[in-house]
Amino acid sequence: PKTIYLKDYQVPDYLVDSTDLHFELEPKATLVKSQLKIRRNPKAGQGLPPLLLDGIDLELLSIAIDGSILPEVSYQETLQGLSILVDKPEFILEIHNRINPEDNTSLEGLYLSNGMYCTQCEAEGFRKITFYPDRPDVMSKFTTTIVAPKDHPVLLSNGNQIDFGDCEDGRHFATWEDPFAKPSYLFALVAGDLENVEDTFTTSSGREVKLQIFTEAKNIGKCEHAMRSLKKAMSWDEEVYGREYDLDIFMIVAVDHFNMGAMENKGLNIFNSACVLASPETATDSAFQRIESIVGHEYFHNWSGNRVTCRDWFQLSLKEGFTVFRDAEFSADMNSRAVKRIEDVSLLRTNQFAEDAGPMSHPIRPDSYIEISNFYTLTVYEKGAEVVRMLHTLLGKEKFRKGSDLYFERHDGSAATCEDFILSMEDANQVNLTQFRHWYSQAGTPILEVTDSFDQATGRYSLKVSQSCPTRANQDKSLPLHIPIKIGLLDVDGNNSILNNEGDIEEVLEVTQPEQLFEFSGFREKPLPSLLRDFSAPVKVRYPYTGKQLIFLMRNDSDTFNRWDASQRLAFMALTQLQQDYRSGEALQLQPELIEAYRDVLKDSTLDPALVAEILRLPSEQSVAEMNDLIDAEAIVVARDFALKTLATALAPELLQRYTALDHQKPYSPNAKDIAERSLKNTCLSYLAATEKDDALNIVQKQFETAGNMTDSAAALSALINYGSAPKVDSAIQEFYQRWKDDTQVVELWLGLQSSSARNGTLANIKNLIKHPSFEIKNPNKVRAVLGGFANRNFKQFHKEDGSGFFFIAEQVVMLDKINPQIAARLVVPITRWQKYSDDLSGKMREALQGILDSGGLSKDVFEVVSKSIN
Ligand code: HT7
Ligand code: ZN
Repeated sequence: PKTIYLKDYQVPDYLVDSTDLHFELEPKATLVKSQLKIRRNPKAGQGLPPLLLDGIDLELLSIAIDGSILPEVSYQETLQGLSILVDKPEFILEIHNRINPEDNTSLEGLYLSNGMYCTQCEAEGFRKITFYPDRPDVMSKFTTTIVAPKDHPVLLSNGNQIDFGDCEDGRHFATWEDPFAKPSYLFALVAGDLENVEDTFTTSSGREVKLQIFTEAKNIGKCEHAMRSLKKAMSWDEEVYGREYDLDIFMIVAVDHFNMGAMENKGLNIFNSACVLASPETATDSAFQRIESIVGHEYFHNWSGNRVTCRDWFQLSLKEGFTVFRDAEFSADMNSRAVKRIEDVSLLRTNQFAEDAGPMSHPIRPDSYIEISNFYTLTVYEKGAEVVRMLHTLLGKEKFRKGSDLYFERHDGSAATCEDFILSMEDANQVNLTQFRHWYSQAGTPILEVTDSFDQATGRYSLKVSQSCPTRANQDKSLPLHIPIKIGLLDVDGNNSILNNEGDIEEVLEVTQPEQLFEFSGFREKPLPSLLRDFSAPVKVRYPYTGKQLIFLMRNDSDTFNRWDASQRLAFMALTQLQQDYRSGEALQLQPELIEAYRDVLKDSTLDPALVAEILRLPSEQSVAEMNDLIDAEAIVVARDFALKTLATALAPELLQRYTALDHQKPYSPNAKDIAERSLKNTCLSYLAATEKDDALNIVQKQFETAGNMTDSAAALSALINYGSAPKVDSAIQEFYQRWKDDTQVVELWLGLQSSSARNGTLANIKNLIKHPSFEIKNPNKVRAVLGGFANRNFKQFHKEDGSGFFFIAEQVVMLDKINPQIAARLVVPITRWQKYSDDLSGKMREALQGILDSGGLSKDVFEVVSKSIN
């Protein structure tokens, strides 16, 4: 397969001023007629080169230019699409082709989900619908007519409906017109037997927008939360960014078969059902929060993505990094800011740091790719958002807003680059971000080594910061980055010291040099630094904290994020020691001071319960693995299990007390306070279950039987699955399934809880689950629940020393690749990080990868991920 390079970017040869599409929907033979008004791009140079159109899996029926059918000598069908000879600078191109939505299991292009027609065009799915210059810098005004049988009563596309009616042959039709020029990746079509809930939103300038959420009839009761979230997002974008919605209608459609979370098609967002549908009985608190954030994310794309789009796919982080930053701030404003930050940083540190240290490591603006779908990554999204956040931190709220206003003003209606974004920030504020730009072109997680010294005689305190960035062999030497480090300095009483003449108690240090000294004066005693407050940069900070100092920070730091971070550092220290002791055959033990620190937190009723839960939760095995240079999976599992059980036993009375106090039956509401209380209650429950004592397991069983909402019910089931006695586990699993078997989202949860069970025998159970009637290999949510749950969320069973986990996943990847390459390429990732594992496991992983390569006939998607890892 061919590698595409950013350096090879060229402007398009031809532009498409308007695109008229006509669909006659049939499951196996949909007819697509397109009429394109094409003109030579004045910016593209002289002459009339052939017109190259992308097209995959299309049956070409006819091509006409200005009404005359083209003879075969005037065009050529290629592997990528069509090459057409052109003899005039402007013309109407009309193409007829046929496609087969029913057999389209890749879920890109036009496909069927439970009988409903729907589309997914980002990044390069439109070429599976018709021949087209399928690149984001070709923007066109679309008009779409859909003809379908009447058993598909709802016919939707982008923009406003301008016509509808009956056809003579008993079918019906609808025509939609989108007044905004857009790239093909934002095109959408939906046709099905759907119901909708409707509401309105009045924009700040007084326009009334119709809001509709479409689902299958059985799910119509699950739309309320998404609708509420949408309205909140619309208000928030007006208040915080001054962005108003621009069409008269905004539609969301829920579909069960979807490769990602959702898609921001202009005026017609398409959502994975799991990211839009919720009711208290069926959805957990995290599902409610995920829905709010994804509804916000897709809505915010209307400006950061649609009104201003990307010039090419290397610029993906321009829209995704910025939009993730926007949705994170939205969620922080709607819920607990500190907890949202902790959750996002945990994800980044555990999974993005691992990606950046692995074989697919890339900058947030990659330089090359084989398959762009493989670059919808945590690096582009989450690290990209951190880069935008750093700009926000460096510039401050007002200047950042000035920069974003200028960016939207300058680039509205066009396709921009990451460089354009930075330039707007610079020009709006007369700042120089030359060095900051390296964040866009350099991969790897920077490491900051921090040391300090104190001169008692002068009262001077200095912090020395050195930066480095371990990169993979094939990367050029890295350049020093511009890194904002927010700090505070704590005195012996745990109060923030004054840092400068302005009386600030917090400062953002701007690190720009490989090594830099920062000095502070006026101290009577050496302060304790609180570094990288609020995680002000996506870096690793190394400072030689002692256990005592970390406990002090945990108790006193005014920065909530760093209070949590101190607990994480402390836990990592303990887990590292336990791993060492296990390897050298020493008896395992947990420091009493650590247990007491946890006890204090648990008993502290002044702390936000959600924060208590976050502090109590031990770092996952995966995040411990990421911190280690060489991963010894068995030692990690033993160390963490030991720490968990020891804490559970030592803190059992306090855990029970806190659990009991929080176990009140009040009507469910997904508000921040109640979510926080449930989070702590269920963290206590899972610790109690880990004692494996009868009385604790009875509490779990009781919660399972009496829970009034899915958060409590799922937490109890999870605790039972991991710690309950065999017969009780089996009956709970069966009982739960019988109750919820008709609810797709709950069944996905049920599958996921089983596949992530740390119990021995889980792989055998998974082999049964993939034969269970509820499992469907063509449905990505089911694959993510069962196979993804095993490979990504079951560290212990996936990393069995005989390699059985790796070989099983490899086998599934090969099979899945024939059905859905995007999903297969994601599933294989956990096996590709073999280089960091100790010999026994890394050999098995390589063997599994080689097996995939040897199977032959791989998609570009899987080929890219596997070959980059093995070579
Ligand atoms: N912008 C959307 C990307 C997306 C996508 C990409 C590849 C394959 C399938 C996909 N579905 C949606 C999602 C988002 O970031 O909003
Ligand atoms: Zn997005």
